[in-house]
Amino acid sequence: MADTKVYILDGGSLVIDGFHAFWNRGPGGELRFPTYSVLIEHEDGRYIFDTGYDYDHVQKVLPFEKPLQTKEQTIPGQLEKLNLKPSDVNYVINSHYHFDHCGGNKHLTTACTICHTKELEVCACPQPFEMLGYSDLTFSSDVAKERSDQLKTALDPELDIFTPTFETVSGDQEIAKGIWLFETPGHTAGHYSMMVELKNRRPMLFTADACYSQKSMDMMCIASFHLDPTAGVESLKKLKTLAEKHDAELFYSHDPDSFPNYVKAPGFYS
Ligand code: 5PN
Ligand code: ZN
Ligand code: ZN
Repeated sequence: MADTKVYILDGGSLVIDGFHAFWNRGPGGELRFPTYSVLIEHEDGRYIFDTGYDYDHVQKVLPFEKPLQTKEQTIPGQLEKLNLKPSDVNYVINSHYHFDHCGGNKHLTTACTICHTKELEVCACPQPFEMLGYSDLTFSSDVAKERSDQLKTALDPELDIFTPTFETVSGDQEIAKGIWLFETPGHTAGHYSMMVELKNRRPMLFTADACYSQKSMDMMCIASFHLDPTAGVESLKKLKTLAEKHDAELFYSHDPDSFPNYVKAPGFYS
């Protein structure tokens, strides 16, 4: 059986204010940060953890985040670099359903979609301050319909694309040999981080938005976009403990300092 391989798929970058990235701490000012997805070639099939943002969505709904994304930095573009098509992906795992983590799901219409049970429940009816985060509903026509029912608005035909087969999970789980999901709530209600065990190196622990950057971990400082900041700080501590326990290397979701050092596709970790 072939060894598991992990590819980091560059998804372009966005801008937020430093006070959003480092809540109540800053410094303020424009901070451009990367977004990326993780492709896992596994004996059970191909998994993608998060799918980045959709350029047109951000231009339409959050243009102040100044998206920079080439065609090569889209999900189809990154897969093409590996001579793969969207239909070659068997599973999509979403850490959570913020627009910068699920914008590429719409390309992966034949994959089974995995997420936390709670995340799928809450994203149809977010808190008012979560609306921008949960603004891209193209990952599920059913969720988009629920949202438009709640708001008593007509469903935008552009959102009626597809509803994948969902497989919802809760608790800390090994979903396939060497692929672990760890609950890290706070940023959202059903947020998952993912650890992948590999043959030739330390495990890779992808924090997703439970920890934007190395600096966030060093300062124990969460991002401002949080449903529950206290739970968020507990999740930061949990990630630190998990990394120590498993001797895992932490890979942060939006770290302008660390990202240049990550091996990007077509390079891989194994
Ligand atoms: C990158 C980014 N920008 C805005 C929001 C938001 O309102 O909730 C989460 C989020 C983001 O990750
Ligand atoms: Zn997020
Ligand atoms: Zn994010």
